[in-house]
Amino acid sequence: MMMLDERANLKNYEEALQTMDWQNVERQFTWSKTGNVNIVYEAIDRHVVEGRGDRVALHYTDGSREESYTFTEMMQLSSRFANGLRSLGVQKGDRVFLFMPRSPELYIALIGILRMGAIAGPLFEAFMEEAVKDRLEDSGATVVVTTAALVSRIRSRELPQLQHVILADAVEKNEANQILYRELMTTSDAYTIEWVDREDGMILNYTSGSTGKPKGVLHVHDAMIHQKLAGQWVYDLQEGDIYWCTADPGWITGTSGGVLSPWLNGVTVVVRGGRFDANEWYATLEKYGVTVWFSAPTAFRLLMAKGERQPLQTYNLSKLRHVLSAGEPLNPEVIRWGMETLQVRIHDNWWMTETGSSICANFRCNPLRPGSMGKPLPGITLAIVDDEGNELPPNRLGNLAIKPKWPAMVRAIWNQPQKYEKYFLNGWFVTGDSAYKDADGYFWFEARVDDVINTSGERVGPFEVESKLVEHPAVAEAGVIGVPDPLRGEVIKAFISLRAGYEESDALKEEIKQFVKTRLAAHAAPRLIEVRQTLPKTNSGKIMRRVLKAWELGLPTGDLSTMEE
Ligand code: 6R9
Repeated sequence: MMMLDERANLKNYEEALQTMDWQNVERQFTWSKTGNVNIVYEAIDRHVVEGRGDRVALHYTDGSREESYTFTEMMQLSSRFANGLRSLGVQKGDRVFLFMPRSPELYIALIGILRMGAIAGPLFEAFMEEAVKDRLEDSGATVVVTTAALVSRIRSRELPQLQHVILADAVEKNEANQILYRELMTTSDAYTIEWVDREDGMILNYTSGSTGKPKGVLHVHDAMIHQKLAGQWVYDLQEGDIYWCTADPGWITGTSGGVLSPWLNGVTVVVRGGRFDANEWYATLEKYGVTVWFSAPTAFRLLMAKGERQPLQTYNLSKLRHVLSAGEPLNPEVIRWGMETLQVRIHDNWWMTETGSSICANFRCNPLRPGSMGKPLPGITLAIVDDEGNELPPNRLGNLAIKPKWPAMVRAIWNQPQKYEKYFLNGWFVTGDSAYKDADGYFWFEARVDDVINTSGERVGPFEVESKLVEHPAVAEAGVIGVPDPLRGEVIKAFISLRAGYEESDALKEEIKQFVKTRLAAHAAPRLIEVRQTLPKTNSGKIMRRVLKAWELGLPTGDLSTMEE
């Protein structure tokens, strides 16, 4: 096993484990003295109050726009947005959704929503009509902020709760329920903030499980305690850092890890809009002098595959101090490439939408073990438990589980209390991942226990894809699995059977792929489709994805006693 010693020993992990106390972290917040709680005060306003208002909060670039906003400007603009929302009748606890590509307005709106005590619901821009509708409907969102290009995907007429559609970039409106961002921003420029309870809702993230429609994972303002600490420990944020996390705010990594952790620590954030482009990415690192960079294994593999061979000959990346990866397993091969090609160490960290922030990591102060997800954040109890919830000794494979409750933990599944209860077993929060812990306390990811697919770091529920597939007139039945892929981790494969009168053809398969792409989302469309006469089902009619997976991988199918004739 490769062991890399890092000299820059900034913190002492073992010592922190002894002295760690969440109440000490709480003392870092203004509310521990004033009693006035709102994450926005701690992430933005306090930097202004404490004399750091001129520091850049956000550098934004996308090729056509290039803008920077200080903490003072973020405070003022998000106050305007909050006042605008109030003028529309939005109240504390209401759900306001963001459905738009990355832009400064997205972050101003996000902060404005939280500032006035409403709950922000970020939606990935790739979602198509039905995916958008499901999420807006389930959350009962009353307002959505979107763009002229995306507004046609919002079926306002089918969403009676939805009162207002704010157009972030448009200069004219076409429907009675539409409002222009530029007009809303003129409502009032007075400073405003709504004090909330630490347990009040903050962000609602829709994510996928293996059954049912996507679920709304509710995070509360208390998450800031964990997010601030993760910024210090996992992202190693220090005074003067320039931080870039490539994740889209439609996913938890893009909000919690993308802006909240750094802003809570007063650190400048870089956001790059637009799609992946190896040379543009290197140019962005160089241009802003990024010191801490957070991306994902698929992106690193794309850089490996398509990128410039010798980026250091073309780009000056000498400012880069700390590099992070999360979202999917980080192959040691990628770490080796990072060391050879970029002369950086890529530090893996593990978490999920439900954990609200990073749970374990290869900390900069500890020796890095390539292939491992590292050790738990001080204050977090992480373990491997069996199916009864009993803790297992080192080197035994089992369920990765966390001791509740940690500050950023999911507080509810929107509208579905029974789904929330399902996470807990014998006093543990069970993550759905299998892993083991080695004798030195490093955790190693093995697989998902359930059928959730991880493609390019994006979490896709097979049920949602299957439901869409069977809406196509040619598809009788569908079973969807993830199959291993060297670039994307997994790709989505659909096994389908056809309705009478349809013949298998490449054209039909392509049409079915497009059907899912245009109705659900591009990243959720199967790349592979295989037609079968019949699909393996249980007596109760459920498609046995486990059998599909065994077929695909050429493995034994296991116990088939519940399979129908
Ligand atoms: C943050 C995020 C969560 C699932 C999780 C696991 C996988 C995340 C990982 C990792 C291996 C890592 N995952 N980090 N697998 N190594 N460092 O990705 O949230 O979209 O909810 O996905 O992603 O399987 O259960 P989310």
